[in-house]
Amino acid sequence: MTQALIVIDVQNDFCPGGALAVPAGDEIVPGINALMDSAQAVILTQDWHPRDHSSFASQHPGAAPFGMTQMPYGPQVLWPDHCVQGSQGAAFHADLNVDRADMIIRKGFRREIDSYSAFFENDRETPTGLEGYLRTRGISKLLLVGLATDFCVNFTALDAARLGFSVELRLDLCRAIDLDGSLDQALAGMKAAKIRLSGV
Ligand code: VGL
Ligand code: ZN
Repeated sequence: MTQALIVIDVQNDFCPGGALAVPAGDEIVPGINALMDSAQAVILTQDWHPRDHSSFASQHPGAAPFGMTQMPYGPQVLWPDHCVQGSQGAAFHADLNVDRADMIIRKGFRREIDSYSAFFENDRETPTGLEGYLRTRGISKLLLVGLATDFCVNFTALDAARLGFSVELRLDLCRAIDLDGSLDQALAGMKAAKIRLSGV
């Protein structure tokens, strides 16, 4: 049974000094590179927004970053501008072994909808194509690492479990934003979904 290592959003804007820095986000890079050496398949995800993306607080007059808004598909956190297509902030961390990747999947490229999960956009039904890629390669087991534990990693893990993949998450190779208890909520949800949380 083939297992894929899925590396979520290890990009400059999610590392210290970036526009939406995750505390100690850069600490996980060496450990992820080491896992890649023995992985059977390696997939990277890249948050990839147009500069006027609707998840940016800057697009909502009077709104502040980290507030909430209502989108047609449900509630949405408003973020600082981040991971703008082609920017240095959207680039992978310089030390990440990008050359080892079999595939890079970009998400969040439609202005009107955000995409935390590597499988579906935030309406939970528009597919990114990752499911088809994995299934046609015969991959049924996933090992998840990356940023941020409580947003993109969490949504990816829950969708993967819902789709029937066997999912393990290395918590020591993830870091969280932790907005208003979002980390505890994510961990509880993933446990309830029978996702294996290792590395603690
Ligand atoms: C992410 C917020 C906005 C993530 C991406 O990678 O967890 N979080 N865009
Ligand atoms: Zn984003």
